[in-house]
Amino acid sequence: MTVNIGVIGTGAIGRDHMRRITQTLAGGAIVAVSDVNRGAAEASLAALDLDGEVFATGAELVASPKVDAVLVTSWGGAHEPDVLSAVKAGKPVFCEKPLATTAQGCRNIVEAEIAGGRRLVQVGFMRRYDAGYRMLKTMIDAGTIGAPLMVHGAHRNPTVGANYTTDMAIHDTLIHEIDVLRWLLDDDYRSVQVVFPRRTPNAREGLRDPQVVMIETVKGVRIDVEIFVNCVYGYDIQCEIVGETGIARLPEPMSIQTRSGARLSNEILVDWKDRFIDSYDVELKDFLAAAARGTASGPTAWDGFAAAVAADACVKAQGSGAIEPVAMPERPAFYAFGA
Ligand code: NAI
Ligand code: ISE
Repeated sequence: MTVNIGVIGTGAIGRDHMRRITQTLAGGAIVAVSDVNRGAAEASLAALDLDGEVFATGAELVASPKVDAVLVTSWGGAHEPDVLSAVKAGKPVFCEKPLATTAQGCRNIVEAEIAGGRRLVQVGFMRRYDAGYRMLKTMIDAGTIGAPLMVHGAHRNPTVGANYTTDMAIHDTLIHEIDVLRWLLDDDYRSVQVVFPRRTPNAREGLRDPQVVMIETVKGVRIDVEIFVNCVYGYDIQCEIVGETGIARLPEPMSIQTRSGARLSNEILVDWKDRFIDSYDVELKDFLAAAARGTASGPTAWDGFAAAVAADACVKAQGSGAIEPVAMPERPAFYAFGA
């Protein structure tokens, strides 16, 4: 069966997902697009030589009988209404992170999904599909390093756009660690604190970069994650789990080692698209397979909500400098299958 997909938001990642559905994966076809910039929607079809329909709004696209399932890849602040429309229409929807930019927005989606009685939402937390993170999880779950005690992480981008703000380091960037560490550790968060080291002169005026986020989990694991979005040298994701009897590190992406000019070296990637290219493929393969059955799998709307609750606490901690509690409600039975 071919799942007919409508894409809302045809910018960088929207187009990348359109390419993978059209050229890399089996089981899906792009039949409709919508973007507040109509020219971008038209260009996204032309770039792939597709002849889909362009809709003026996400709501009209969702309502179209041509569309079986929806990809929401617009700006984070625009996700909620389109995800809600898809859920209310009973159509599976893949939504890029963040599910919504507020915890309340995510909660609205959770409630709509529960009311419909069927899982329909997959959140684009693609790191759960990354081979390296999966190996880490297998090792932790097997008890190879004993119970996790501490996690040291880093999320470094070479540079960011002119509209990137200090709180986006949480909602847009750290959100990946917030989700993947909760999944890796099978734990929830208790409190967070954010500290700001000396500022890099490479950040645009007004942007506080780097930042260090410290998180305590319910089981007592201490996590520190450096977010440094103007690190200049490359796109670099680090994760080290310190357990009772050993240490497990996220593997580096595969790269050719060279010996040249009296140097031994490995290239470092510079773009998130390349670093997680395989995981984006696998997450969408998962989405297509579930959508063909009229449902969704992978990271849930509840995971999107949990990430937003922790992110809100981190943004509060950026301003207060204090240790802020993460007030996470109990997980509804509807989502009992996932960590
Ligand atoms: P972008 O700015 O390149 O593209 C966003 C597109 O959405 C633009 O074409 C814009 O005109 C359109 N848009 C905005 N509001 C809209 C609305 N209400 N209806 C229809 N179209 C609308 O942004 P990018 O980088 O593609 O990011 C999109 C989303 O994907 C964001 O939520 C971002 O956080 C997420 N993302 C996820 C990544 C990952 O690693 N999983 C990587 C990059 C982005
Ligand atoms: C971007 O939106 C992403 O999701 C990337 O994975 C992340 O590294 C970057 O910081 C975000 O801006």
